[in-house]
Amino acid sequence: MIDFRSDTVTKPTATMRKAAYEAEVGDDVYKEDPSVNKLEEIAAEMLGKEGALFVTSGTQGNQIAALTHCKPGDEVIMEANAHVYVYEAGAFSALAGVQPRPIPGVRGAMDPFEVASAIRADDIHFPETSLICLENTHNKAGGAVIPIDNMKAIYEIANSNRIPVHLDGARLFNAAVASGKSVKDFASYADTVQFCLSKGLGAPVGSIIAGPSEFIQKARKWRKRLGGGLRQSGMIAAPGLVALQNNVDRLVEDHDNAKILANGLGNINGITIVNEVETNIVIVDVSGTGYNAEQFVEELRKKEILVGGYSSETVRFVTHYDVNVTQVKQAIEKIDNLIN
Ligand code: TLP
Repeated sequence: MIDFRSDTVTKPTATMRKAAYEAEVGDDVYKEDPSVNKLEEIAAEMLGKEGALFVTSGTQGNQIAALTHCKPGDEVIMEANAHVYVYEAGAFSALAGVQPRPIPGVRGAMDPFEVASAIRADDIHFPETSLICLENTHNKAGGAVIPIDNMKAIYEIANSNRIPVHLDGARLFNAAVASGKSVKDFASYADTVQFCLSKGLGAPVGSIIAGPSEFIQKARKWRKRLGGGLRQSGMIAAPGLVALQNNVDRLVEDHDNAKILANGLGNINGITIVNEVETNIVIVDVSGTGYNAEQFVEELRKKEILVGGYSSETVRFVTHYDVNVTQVKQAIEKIDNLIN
């Protein structure tokens, strides 16, 4: 199988498995797991934040951020196709009790003026705007890199209104590698940041949330309330550290492979590439092939290619380290044969 469904499907490397096996561990609820402590320290330093917390998933990281920043009845501004709005099962409302305020963006980027005008005035009728969420890279916008100037403009508006900014940086390292900027550059325009170790970086489990020490202290309690206070979690933190040390620079290969894939698929009659491919996501409109998205996904499965349905007419391909360039070329050829 050539699995393009997501970069979440990567299996841990031999080095990661060895690191897990050899990890020094302790009880992390007592903050006694040296491997977790080391991962958190290194992650905080990479992002230029005072502290960091190892959490079970990107979703848990984003939810802990909302729970820590907001109170029930508050409103959170986010892009209309943000993962926290579309793909987290309504958790902002279900858990933090906050109301989302979606703002349609262009390639995932919200217009700073629209963000400013969405901030609620102090009025007895209105909810309080207590958080602005950004997402970089933007998943639904096809892995688009949100320009750092856009983040800066929104961060300045947020600061002048004393509203914190949370960055869903599930794929922040992809944004950094694609733009030649550091994750710290991006993180400097957010108060708190979540990034995933288990997407393109290839670790088996986990995400990081980073921010000011006081935030991390409160977030640690929310993590405990959510059942995310793990014990000898150095076993899963150690591969995360390997991911940060070994797997960042190689993301460029995934981006190159995504471009090769988009070029190849774009040349097949009936297939249109929907997004401008900047990182590791390719969104393809298959309506000209005679198949709808569901049928297309099924036909590809028969050819041992796994992709994800995105809408009734589009499917998503994600490149990652468990798909090499030869497999990318094989997939293009097989899809060409299927359509023509
Ligand atoms: N994204 C997954 C699915 O949930 C759609 C994927 O395959 O792309 N933020 C962003 C921007 C994400 O893309 C994801 C996962 C998350 C948060 C949540 O991470 P996990 O899956 O670790 O909870």
